[in-house]
Amino acid sequence: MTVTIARENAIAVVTVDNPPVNALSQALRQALVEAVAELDADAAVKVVVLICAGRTFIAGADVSEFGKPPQPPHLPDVVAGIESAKKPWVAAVHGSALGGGLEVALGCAYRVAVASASLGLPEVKLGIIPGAGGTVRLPRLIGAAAAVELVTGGSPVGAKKAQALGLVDALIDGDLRAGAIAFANEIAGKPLPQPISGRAVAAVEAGFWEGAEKAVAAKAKREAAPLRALASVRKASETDFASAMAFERETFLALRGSEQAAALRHVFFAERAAPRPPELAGVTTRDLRSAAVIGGGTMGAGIAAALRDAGLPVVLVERDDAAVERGLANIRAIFEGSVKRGRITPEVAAQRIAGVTGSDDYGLLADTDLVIEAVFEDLAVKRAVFEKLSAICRPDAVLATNTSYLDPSLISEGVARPERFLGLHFFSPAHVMKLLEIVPTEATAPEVLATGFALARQLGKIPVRAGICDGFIGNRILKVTRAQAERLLLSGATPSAVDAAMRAFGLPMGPFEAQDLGGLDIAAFQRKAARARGETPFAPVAERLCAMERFGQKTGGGWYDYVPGDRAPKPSEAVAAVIAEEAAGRPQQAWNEASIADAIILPMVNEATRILEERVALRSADIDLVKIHGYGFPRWRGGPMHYAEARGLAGVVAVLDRLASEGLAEPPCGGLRRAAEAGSFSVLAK
Ligand code: T1G
Ligand code: NAD
Repeated sequence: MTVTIARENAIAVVTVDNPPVNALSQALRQALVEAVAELDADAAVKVVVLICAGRTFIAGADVSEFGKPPQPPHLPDVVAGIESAKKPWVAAVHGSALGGGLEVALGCAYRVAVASASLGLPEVKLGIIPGAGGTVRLPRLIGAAAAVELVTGGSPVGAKKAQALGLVDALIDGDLRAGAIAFANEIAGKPLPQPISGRAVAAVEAGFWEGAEKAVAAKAKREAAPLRALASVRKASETDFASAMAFERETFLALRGSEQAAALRHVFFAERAAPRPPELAGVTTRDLRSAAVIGGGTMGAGIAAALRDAGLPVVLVERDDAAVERGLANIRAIFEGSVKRGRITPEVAAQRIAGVTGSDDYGLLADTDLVIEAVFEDLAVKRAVFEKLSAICRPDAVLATNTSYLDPSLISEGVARPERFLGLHFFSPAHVMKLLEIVPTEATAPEVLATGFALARQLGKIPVRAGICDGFIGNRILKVTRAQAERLLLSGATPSAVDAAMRAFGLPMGPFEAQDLGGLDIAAFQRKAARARGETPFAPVAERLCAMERFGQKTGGGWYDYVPGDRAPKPSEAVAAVIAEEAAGRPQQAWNEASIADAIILPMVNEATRILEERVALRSADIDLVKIHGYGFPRWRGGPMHYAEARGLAGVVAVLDRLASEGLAEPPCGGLRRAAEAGSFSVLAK
């Protein structure tokens, strides 16, 4: 970490260089305090420019310091020192000015930025609120309403929008350093703007805060930080600077030590570690400049769209002309949907669609870098596809399957040079869902595996390496969740009660609503395959519903009944009757939200621990990412493994032992007992 000061005549340029993102470590805070003192004492200096080396302006406080007691100088003091400095400071922003980085910039008299820069206060995404004046100075600079949006949402704005809001004083074309120095020379000697801390917040219309509270609460659901951030902006708008700063700091420190903040920090670092797993450090990857997708159905179309979003030209191969047209129509529908939702412009959509070539001729793939298969979930069909690809594609082309449950090693049997083959398991809708399970076979070459991870970075996905077993990581755990949900029904709970409990726990929907949305036939297909392998999947009620052709919303009824045109689930007497018959003679008990959540979540943790023991997953954090980014597990709980550790593994084992003694769950696996003794899952990661 360095802070260097250069003098350009009357302008001093303070350059921060603290890779990788100029985070505000204790050392950097100290160096900024010393820079203020040094430059205040230098009579020749009229204006100070604060700029950063590397790819970004200050990206915030050093999140890795959060688990430790805060060390002086504390950031509010650093910012106050810059704001009250004898010479005006100009923040010159490139990359991202985030969190404490924007707060430092708010302490400066002026902010200039290149057009590609972004500025924001993402603290709520870490379960905290700004802690160095962000909720206090921002409304004083840009008004309460704009501040509420930035602070409670946590999403940054681009420099142009920031200028329109009054957050940035000037956009710099060309070289930022030169432009900032020119700006500094322009303002040198001119009357200075009033320090932001001394400004008032313009009054808001009646009812504004009540309306904002409703809107923020609806979006935040169970996350605590957004409403606390709103309260801090309101305090700042209705009281003096000092009281507002004290209120903000108190709230910040309270949230910093909270479970939600610890969980969100865990996810923050897990997401940053995922694209570069240590076991692939230094492994070269293959360039992917062209791609093809086999099968243009639900998944194929989504995968093609994701590849197009990343700028790759795509060939879509289907069985025949009619199927090609259907596939292209599926892709067009995705991009037209994105236009409707205002995500992309019609011009961008047209360009994305134009980059897809549809054909039933595999011959077009002779020079393609990457081919992803997404045809029917049938071993013979998939093998036939790879037999063709194996003959046509370049020896170094990467071949991948999007299978959900089949063994990629079996699919790739007979493929020439099997080292170029792996599983790339996308989640539906593939152009939206962030998760990508990467499933190497025994033969997969390290650089092909590394190329899978590089592709995930290219597509903006969260990659997780999964070993081969039925359902890999996510769907294997899902099987246990579904079985547990059925066990609850047979011991006195109802589908509505189970779903309500899981929504209360923080999931977007419960297991029964989710099955009705996806279709009960998908899992039935998988159970049939499992029985053929000699397994005994537990789904007595689901089996009966499928026999009654109750496949969910698509058949007007599944676990719930549906009225045509209305997707709201309605409790079903027919289903209740089936449950009653299947439950006959079994012990019944009263369930509440907490006991239902335990009976679903803790067996999930147990199965996840087996997955860790078997090295189907290499890290418990990987399992957390799978559940959060593939199955809607609440981010603010950190994922099932973090949740279990935070709650105390010994207690988790005790509850599972009780559930097992009542025949309501599998007993804790050996790995979970060992982890409980050690107090964490790290004992299982060899
Ligand atoms: N602290 C510590 N390390 C950080 C960091 C931070 N704030 N931000 C990033 N890193 C590390 C990251 O772990 C990774 O490490 C490397 O930098 C590159 O990150 C008082 C209290 C800036 C947009 O929430 O959004 O200020 O894996 O892969 O894609 O009010 O990082 O290489 O070892 O993400 O180019 C508020 C968080 C903090 C911003 C760059 N700030 N960072 O994205 O790189 S709270 C944030 C980001 C705060 C104050 C409060 C992004 C980025 P490694 P990366 P990127
Ligand atoms: P789908 O039925 O919607 O689409 C399959 C497509 O493959 C059809 O358009 C069909 O015409 C085409 N096809 C079949 N044989 C072909 C061949 N020989 N050559 C070219 N095209 C051929 O199925 P889907 O839901 O998109 O699933 C595809 C794969 O993705 C399956 O392996 C499935 O398990 C997996 N998957 C599905 C989901 C999901 O939620 N649907 C999620 C992840 C993975």
